[in-house]
Amino acid sequence: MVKVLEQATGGSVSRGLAAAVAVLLVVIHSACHDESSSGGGGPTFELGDPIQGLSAAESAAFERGRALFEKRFRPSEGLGPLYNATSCASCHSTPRTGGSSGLYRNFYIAHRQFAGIQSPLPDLIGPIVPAFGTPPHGSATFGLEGGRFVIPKNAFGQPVLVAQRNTVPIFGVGLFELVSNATIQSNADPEDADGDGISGRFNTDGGPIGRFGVKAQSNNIERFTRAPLQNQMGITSNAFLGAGGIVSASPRPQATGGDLPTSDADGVPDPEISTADLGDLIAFTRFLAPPRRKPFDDAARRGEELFGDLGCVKCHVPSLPSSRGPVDAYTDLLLHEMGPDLSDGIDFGLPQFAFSSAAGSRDEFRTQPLWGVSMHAPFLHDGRAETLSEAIELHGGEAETIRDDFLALTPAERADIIAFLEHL
Ligand code: HEC
Ligand code: HEC
Ligand SMILES: [Ca+2]
Ligand SMILES: [Ca+2]
Ligand SMILES: [Ca+2]
Repeated sequence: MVKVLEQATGGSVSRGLAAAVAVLLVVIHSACHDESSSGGGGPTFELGDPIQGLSAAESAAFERGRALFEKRFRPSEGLGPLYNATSCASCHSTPRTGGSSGLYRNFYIAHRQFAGIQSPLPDLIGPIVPAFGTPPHGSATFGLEGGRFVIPKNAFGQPVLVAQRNTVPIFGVGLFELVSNATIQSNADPEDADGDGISGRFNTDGGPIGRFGVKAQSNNIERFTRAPLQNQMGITSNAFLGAGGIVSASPRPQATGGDLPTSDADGVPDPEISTADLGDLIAFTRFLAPPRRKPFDDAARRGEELFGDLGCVKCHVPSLPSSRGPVDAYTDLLLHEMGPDLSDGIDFGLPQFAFSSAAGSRDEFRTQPLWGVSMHAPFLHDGRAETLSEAIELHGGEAETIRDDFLALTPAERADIIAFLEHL
């Protein structure tokens, strides 16, 4: 059986991260704050550029990181034994490196459900189901059909829940590390004490307050780099700052707590990415600047007002303060119940590695940031919405009343809201 180590971290962020953030803060404090508060570069800024104010060493790490993000790993370099893609940029590619991708890149997640508890399929360490590779010997999980894995309807007699994920863009997400726990907590209203129908909660299913992933299941960029390395590409790694580990002779990839080494037995010595390279990869995501909004026209200005009046801003909070100034991402980084249609029934426990917790995030999703949103069709966690309008129409649960108010607008007013979104 897969073994999962609970990992006890407290405070706003993990200790390793705290050190890294401290370094970043020094950089930021010496950096100039331009008017575009979200940290995009100077007048020549292009999507894909780093945030401003990096030192020469950090810029170099960012560029090396971009090359690693685009690098296609080969089996001889550790790709697999199970994988969905050969590089990060296989998925994070549209409109350029760091972005999203079409439905064809969707991957599957699955959990066995038994007596209210969810756990990964046999032979997997988390909910992410790889599409390619060589199943471990004697696999109870997978058959191959036309070179692709087949997800069983039952495993060990337990029903299997299946859902999909569509790539979300990562421009600017590094800034979420710099939003304080207190800020995130201040917008939460888990019992809806103010009675407005909106009851966001922060995700502590994985320990510290989550910020990353569509269920806010992960708390820092290092973990959300090591997890896709492992889960999407089969590339093992050691934590950037090092930690004690699990040694196993099992042919299966081994589950670990968020900061422990990952290992597999594909014949390529672990870790399959050097610590220096991992640091560069983390630097790329951490320093990648957010998209820049376009100058608003009248329609966008009217749409912005309607977006506020309707109450979209109750979840899509326009701006969160951070240690490097306002982060204009239009998210509260909280989980919201989005109703039975959007619900995928899947819990995320420890960040992408693990078993679920009792708290459960089954019908909940993190308010998806809206900066740069028009570049990222299709929309919603599984890409089921082709247009921005469809994405809004599919809001349910806590957002149902506000969604109905949107539908009750005149066509011209709805068009103004879309125009506003297209300018972010
Ligand atoms: C098979 C497609 C795929 C590959 C390959 C992939 N990603 Fe992702 N990425 C996604 C999807 C889908 C999500 C949202 C998943 C979720 O939240 O559960 C995501 C989310 C993220 C996030 C969080 C973004 C946010 O808004 O919180 C980061 C950071 C990230 N990926 C980095 C990486 C890195 C680094 C790599 C390479 C090591 C990588 N990804 C490889 C599809 C992919
Ligand atoms: C109760 C909180 C809440 C309210 C209110 C809300 N949203 Fe959302 N919104 C979310 C969540 C959560 C998601 C992600 C859902 C998913 O991925 O399935 C989302 C996703 C979106 C998306 C798709 C983003 C993407 O990249 O996939 C758009 C567009 C959007 N919202 C616009 C709006 C507009 C416009 C309004 C007001 C009419 C609104 N939302 C009101 C919580 C909310
Ligand atoms: Ca490997
Ligand atoms: Ca409320
Ligand atoms: Ca290996």
